[in-house]
Amino acid sequence: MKDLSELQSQIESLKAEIREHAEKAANSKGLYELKKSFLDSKQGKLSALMKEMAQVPAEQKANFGKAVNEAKQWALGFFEDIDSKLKEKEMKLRYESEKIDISMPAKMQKKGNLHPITTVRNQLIDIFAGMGFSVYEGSEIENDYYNFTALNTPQDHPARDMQDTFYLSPEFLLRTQTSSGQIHVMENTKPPIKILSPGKVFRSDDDATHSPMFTQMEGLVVDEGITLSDLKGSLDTFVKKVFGDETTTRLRPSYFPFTEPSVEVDVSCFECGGKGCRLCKGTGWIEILGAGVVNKKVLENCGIDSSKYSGFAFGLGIERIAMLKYGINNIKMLFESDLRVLDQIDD
Ligand code: FA5
Repeated sequence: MKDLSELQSQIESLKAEIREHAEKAANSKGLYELKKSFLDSKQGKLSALMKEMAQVPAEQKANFGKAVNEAKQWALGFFEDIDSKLKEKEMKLRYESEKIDISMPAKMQKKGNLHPITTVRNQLIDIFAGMGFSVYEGSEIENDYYNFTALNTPQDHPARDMQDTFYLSPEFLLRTQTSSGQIHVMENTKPPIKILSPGKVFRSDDDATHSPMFTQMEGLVVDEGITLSDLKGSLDTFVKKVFGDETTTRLRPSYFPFTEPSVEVDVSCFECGGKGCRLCKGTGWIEILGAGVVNKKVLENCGIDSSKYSGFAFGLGIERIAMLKYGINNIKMLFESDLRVLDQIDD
């Protein structure tokens, strides 16, 4: 038989044990394990005292139960106190370790930007779209007819030598000019026509300002009463938007088999304002594109009545415009994808 005083001293020593170990608990997880070892309903040392009820005399059973329950209540409260202190400490440590110094300069995020050729291409499309042009994208592989013959450049025509051509077969070739797009559009569309045709073209050509693959942008307008002054007006608007309001254009006689008359278009040097500098090689002018009034033979080749309709066309090199705009002196820089160069160009 057990008596109450024996139980009291057992309770006191368990309480002392709880105090001693709980105060030393390193963290709330450790404390939880400790709490379980005393209060778990099956294995807890304090809960286990209840099992001894059978050995307690009947008249002391109520007091015995009360004493064990009070001890359990005390232990619960005690563990709770220590637990909240530990949790507070843990929270502080966490805040410390996760603290963000908002005054620290942020790491620069590198933002991507469009390639200068794409930027210039988009800018040109925007400008001409504002004048009512729509975009037609032709194919990079053409047959001889569209690239040359329909453009009034039949076999053995000396103008074929102006563009060194990559032939894929006797019939097919890599287009040397976006002018081939003019023929496709005029064959399939009735005037009025107002299109831009940007795209890659290919020539066996390679030096600081010429590349075997480059990008052209063709412009074509066909309607009643179109003259060379319509061409000049459109080009004036375009160069002012690209190179600045002060820039003017100059037309020089030239030759293309598909335009008559044909012109080379120069812009006044936007670097020196026309006085003469390294960029314009002292002339005050920079050549930017070829153009002209669409040759009647080309209109007729496409089934357009040349007594009723007339047109103008122009073709420019996008790399050329990009090189002038960004001060790039070697066309290769535009194709080498060197970030040290490309990073400096951000419009
Ligand atoms: C033509 O290609 C004509 N089709 C342009 C044209 C269209 C005239 C419509 C009349 C009417 P050209 O060969 O000059 O013309 O080329 C036009 C532009 O392409 C040149 O001014 C130049 O800026 C660019 N270009 C020519 N060859 C190269 C090359 N190898 N690398 C980079 N750009 C080039």
